[in-house]
Order: sequence, then C-alpha cells, then structure tokens
Amino acid sequence: MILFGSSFSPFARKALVFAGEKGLHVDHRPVPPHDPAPEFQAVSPLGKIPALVDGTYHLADSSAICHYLERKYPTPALFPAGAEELGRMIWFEEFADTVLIPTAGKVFFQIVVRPRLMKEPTDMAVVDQALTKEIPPLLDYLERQVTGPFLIGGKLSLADIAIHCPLVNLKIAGHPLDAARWPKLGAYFAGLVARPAFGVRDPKGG
Ligand SMILES: N[C@@H](CCC(=O)N[C@@H](CS)C(=O)NCC(=O)O)C(=O)O
Repeated sequence: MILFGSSFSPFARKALVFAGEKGLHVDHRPVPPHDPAPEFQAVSPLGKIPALVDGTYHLADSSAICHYLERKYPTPALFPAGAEELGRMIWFEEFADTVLIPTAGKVFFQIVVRPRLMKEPTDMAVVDQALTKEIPPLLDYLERQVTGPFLIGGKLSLADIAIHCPLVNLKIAGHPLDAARWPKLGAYFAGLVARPAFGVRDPKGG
C-alpha cells in the first residue's frame, strides 16, 4: 500500500496513524498537495492529500481511506460497534475535519506554510484572532467531552485519531495545547501521542 501526503497535513496524518494502529505497513510518500508526480496525479483527482493506493485500487480522501481500511482490516477495530457510539465517532471526526482543522490550520498556515514553504510573511493578526478568539471555544468544548484516555467507549477510535491531528499542527506551529487551561484535554492528547503509531514525523520537520 502507498499513502501519498505529507504528515504536515492533518488529513494525511489521520490516515497514516489509522493505518499504523491497524498494524499495516504503508509506503509513505510525503508529497505536498498538487504534487506534479504522475503517480500522485493519477490517484488524486483534486490534487488533495492524502491518497491511498492498494494494488490496482485507489482512494483520495482521509475519511474514505479510513472506512476502506476498517472494512478490509477489521482487527483491531477502530470503529465502535454500537449505533450511538458510531454516530459520536462520526461527529468527532466531522468536528475535527470541518471545524478544528480549518481553524487550527490558520495558525499552521501562517506560521509554518507561508514563511517556510511560500517564502511569504506571516499575518500575525490572523494568528492572534485564531489563537485568542476562534480556537479556545473549540478546546473548551473538547475539554467538556474528555473523560478519560479515549473519547468513545473506553477504546481508541477514529474519533481520537481525527481530533488529535489538528492539535499536532498547533504544536508544530509553536502553539501547543495549554495543559494548564485545558487539563483533561492535555492529558488525553499526551496519552495519544505516546502511542507508537502516533509518532508520525514529516521528513521536513515537525
Ligand atoms: N476531505 C479531504 C480533505 C483533504 C485536504 O483538504 N487536504 C489538504 C491538505 S491539509 C489539501 O490537499 N489541500 C489542497 C487543496 O485543497 O487544493 C480529506 O479528508 O482527505
């Protein structure tokens, strides 16, 4: 299996950690979005990362990849069995993908992507607005949801993997979660990143 996508991308990180927790070996190709390599272009119709190639089969979306891997490699299960728990897992993944990633992504884009990759200056007003106004209510919400090492049913699930990814981006950008302000979330995050499969590192840093 080949997984295209730099782990600077929280979506690529989600797929990489998910595969790692399944015990799967993936040949990781840490390309950026819209990489011109023909083998990447052929499997990512929108040029987005991540993209997975499994033999003659391919997929380009982190959620689709995780669903595919869960069905193809059911053990260890990373989706809960019960209807209510499955619904909550999907909610947390959606919350990560559509709310937390875009918001934390503003900080990451301004502090890491613009200066390092685009050779452009950081817009500190955007960073300050995200850090002081937009992100804290989201972390307050998560702080209320966390009751232990995992969000759902006392077991690791895609919900945990998805939620931790944007928190990694904040850390790489030099704004790690303030564990004094969000202590339950801080302990939860520390427990997750201590797991070997969560130790994904981009070759360019982070
Ligand atoms: N829904 C997609 C989103 C993937 C995505 O937006 N990846 C970003 C990198 S973090 C990307 O490739 N952006 C390039 C673009 O939007 O053109 C997924 O879950 O994989």
